Amino acid sequence: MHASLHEAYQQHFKIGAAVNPLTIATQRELLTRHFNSITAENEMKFVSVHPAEDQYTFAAADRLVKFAQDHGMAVRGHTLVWHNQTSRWMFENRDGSAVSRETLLSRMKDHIETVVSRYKGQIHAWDVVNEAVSDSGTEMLRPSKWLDIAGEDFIAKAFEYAHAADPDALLFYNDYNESDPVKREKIYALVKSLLDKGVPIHGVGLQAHWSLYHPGLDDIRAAIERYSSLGLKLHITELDVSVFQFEDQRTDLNAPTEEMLLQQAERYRQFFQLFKEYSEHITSVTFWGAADDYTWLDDFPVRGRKNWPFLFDSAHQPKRSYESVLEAARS
Ligand code: 9MR
Repeated sequence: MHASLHEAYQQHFKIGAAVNPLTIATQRELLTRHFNSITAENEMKFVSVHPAEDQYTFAAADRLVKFAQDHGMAVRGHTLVWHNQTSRWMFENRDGSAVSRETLLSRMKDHIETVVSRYKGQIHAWDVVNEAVSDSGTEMLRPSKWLDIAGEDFIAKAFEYAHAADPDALLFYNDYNESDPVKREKIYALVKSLLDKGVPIHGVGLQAHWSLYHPGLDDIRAAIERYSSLGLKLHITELDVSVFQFEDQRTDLNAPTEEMLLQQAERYRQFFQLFKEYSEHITSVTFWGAADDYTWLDDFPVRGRKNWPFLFDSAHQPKRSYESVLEAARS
């Protein structure tokens, strides 16, 4: 029997996986043995739970929360306010025109109150605002309907509404390209400005969609240092390690090469050594999936191309990456 990952990291941080209604069945044994936290991959997103103004659909999300409870696992909530996967009705009047700032904020408040209250006491941490910072140049915030209509304090408002709905939940700002030095400074500045205004924010989520090649360990370390200097908790929220460089379009592989598996194991070893080093700040490390039979990277950025980003292979057997993560725990 292979050692349980979450037991190996018990002293350091939770070990989580993103799940969906399919994988809680197909990956049940693996999930319950190695992970003590889950995140709903899509089922708590706006469009999933709130398809129309007067309609909430919680069945799928409820099943995932029940799965966690049945197996003594924690749940991270993902996500309340995002530019993506948000229903159009949210931003429009009946006649299709844009709603006013007041209407948008009041709809946002209803949404957050309803969703957060439903899982009060069951979800210990929420990704309140997801991916609001821009990837490009000096632009600070990503253009979005939230920003257009409500202005930049839609971010502060989201945290305030979430805190009012569940004062015990830990509230996170979550983003990708979090280790890029330029974007890192923008995320830092945003979070710092929220703290300076007294906004209830408790953590930064580092998505960590990484690869064999990118980002460099020094940039990751610098990002962890910078965010932790704010005195907040850090969660690694969506970890995966693509075997392809982002720009790589190759589609010729039916399985990862030996070389890829070795490099991946080395990358994972370094990551987990680093996470351990900063475990005073890092309290949760969640993978964006659990095993190579299912990953969103199978379609992104090259449609239909398989990827192998996790510690367990498609048959749920441990890879070298699993061994190196365990070794990092024991070192
Ligand atoms: O894994 C999710 C995929 O199934 C969805 O189609 C996609 C929709 O945008 O969202 C994916 O999850 C994203 C997460 O919610 C936020 N960070 C990036 C993740 C990967 O795209």
